[in-house]
Amino acid sequence: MRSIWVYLGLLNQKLNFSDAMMKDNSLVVAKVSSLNEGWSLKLGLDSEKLGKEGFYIKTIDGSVLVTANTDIGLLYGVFRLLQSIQAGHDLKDFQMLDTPTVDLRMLNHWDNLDRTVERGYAGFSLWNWQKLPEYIDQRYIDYARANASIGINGTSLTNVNANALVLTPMYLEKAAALANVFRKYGIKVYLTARFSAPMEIGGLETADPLNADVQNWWIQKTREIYKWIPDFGGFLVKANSEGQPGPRNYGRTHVDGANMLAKAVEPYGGVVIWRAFVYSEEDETDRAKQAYSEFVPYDGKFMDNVLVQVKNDPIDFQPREPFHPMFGAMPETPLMMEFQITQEYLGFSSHLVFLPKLFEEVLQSDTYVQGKGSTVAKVVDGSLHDKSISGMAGVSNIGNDLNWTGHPFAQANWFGFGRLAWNPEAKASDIAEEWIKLTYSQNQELIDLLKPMLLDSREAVVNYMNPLGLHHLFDTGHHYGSGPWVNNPGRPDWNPTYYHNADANGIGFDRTTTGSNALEQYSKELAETFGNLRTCPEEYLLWFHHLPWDYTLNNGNTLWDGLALKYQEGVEQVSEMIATWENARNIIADNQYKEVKMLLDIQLKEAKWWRDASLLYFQTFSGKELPDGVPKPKKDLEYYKSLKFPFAPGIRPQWD
Ligand code: GCV
Repeated sequence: MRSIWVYLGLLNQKLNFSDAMMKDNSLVVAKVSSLNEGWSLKLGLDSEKLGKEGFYIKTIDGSVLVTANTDIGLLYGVFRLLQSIQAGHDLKDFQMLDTPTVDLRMLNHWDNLDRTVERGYAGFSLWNWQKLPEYIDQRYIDYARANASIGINGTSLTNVNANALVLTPMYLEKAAALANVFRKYGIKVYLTARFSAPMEIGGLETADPLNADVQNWWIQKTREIYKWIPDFGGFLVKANSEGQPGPRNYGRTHVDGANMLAKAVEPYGGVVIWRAFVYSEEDETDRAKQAYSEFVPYDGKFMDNVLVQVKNDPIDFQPREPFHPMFGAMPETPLMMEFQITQEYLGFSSHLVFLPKLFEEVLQSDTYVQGKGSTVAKVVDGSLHDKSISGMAGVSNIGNDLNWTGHPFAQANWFGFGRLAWNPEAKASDIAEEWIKLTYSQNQELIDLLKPMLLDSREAVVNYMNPLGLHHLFDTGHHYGSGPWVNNPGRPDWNPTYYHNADANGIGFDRTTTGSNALEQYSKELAETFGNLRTCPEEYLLWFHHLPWDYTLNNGNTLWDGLALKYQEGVEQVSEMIATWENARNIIADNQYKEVKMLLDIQLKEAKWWRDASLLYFQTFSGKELPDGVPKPKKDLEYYKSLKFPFAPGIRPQWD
């Protein structure tokens, strides 16, 4: 580039095509409204297509123009241009028009005010509340830039297991300081609202959403927040879930609670994001069914500025589950996708797992609610039911670790989430290739090595942790490692035994008509497919069916042998990842090599732990020998059961 023109139209004059000297091999960054008529012929652009956040990049006569209707569109365009250059795209005849199809593209931090991070494996929270508002850590700016570079436009700063103190003036001032940094990068701040805040910090005797004083408290509180943060995004709420207070404490409904807050933020253009992750220890029905049963009857009752945020799967962010049946089942309500980027159930920050594969699988699942092709992606981007607002949230994997995410490859999950939130139809394989090019190099040999490794890594973790549809076999509380034997008194639905139901007769959760019939929450087509053993995909087999140990799998193996071989396959896949990484050694920097090599060694050790501990335990029911190809565990079951991890990261103290 010989020259760079950033034309912001501040002088209220239009930028002449000839002034910009497009023949001069320059870069011009200018809003559509700043371009004079001379440009239109060259561009042939219908600027309406760009909307509020889209951009258009075009090479004209050897120079490059980035244009958009808004400042943030320009920023997104410039980031994309830089990424395209970095990824080696030829700019000679370059042309790209891109707009996001999802409105709210958010990170949800589960960061506590003491800087611990629930389910955080990358150090402590970035937010240094003690030094805010005066001290603006450079990392806040870097965080905002990184997010803007992948199109994230919202961040909820604090844990959904919320502390009401964040709504007090002392913390609002601090949150406002962060909002001031993020604003320049198009990122709005959201806060988690503890439902009982009117009592805890407001001195009221109730938090009943139908009580006039409570309603008024929220109205006043919201006014105060908007004074601090004029572009405040709104509230994210976890209510009546896992001990959090909510409207049901007062015999009221989720609609009563959400709409009370929605009324408070409505005058300012704010939204309420109300989580559907609810299940009750008093409810004896299958946990997988409870959110649907509790929310679907309220379809159409929420105010227009309420989004119901639904986890991608019915139980809880497992390595693999079928998609959540609420997607498609609430045509009158915007359903916001909630993915977990932090790897609570996928090896913390020691395992290399490329999550866009998981996200893509969910988004491309067909709900069939309006016939074939009614994918979850179309529910989430709002196109299936013609929604005026749409959203996708990712539970952040960011902390104050030097490399932000604990594992260098976990950055690919943050990046990939951003790409999919911008465009839920994006392909995991494209994201993998782009990330490798932007992070490591354009070297084709390296891409050929790393891309398959990334794309296969998710299946590997499924195989060595929870194969064939098994789920939630994690040791309770911290969720670190295998614990299928855990059967604590207290909440059955926190125990692995609740989910695998292994006994002498077999294993699996019967969710067909002979069991909990969770199948009925899916469309007829899917209920038939999943319910029929001949058509149920084997990756969901034990999620829907309880089957005898000698049940015959598609490949002719018995269930017991097939299960054991899947665990073994997962371990072998990690060994292959290590071999791949060795082959990449000469193409990447030595420190990059070493860091990931050490992590892969941990991953292999833990994959073997998962295999051996799980199989030894299930063997006590099956009574069968391990098949050929699966090595005999070196330790016994008692050893694995004796392992305790009181200081595993990310745990909530009260869960210990
Ligand atoms: C924030 C799971 C996690 C909890 C988390 C909860 C939720 O149960 O283990 O740490 O709490 O999901 O999403 O609300």
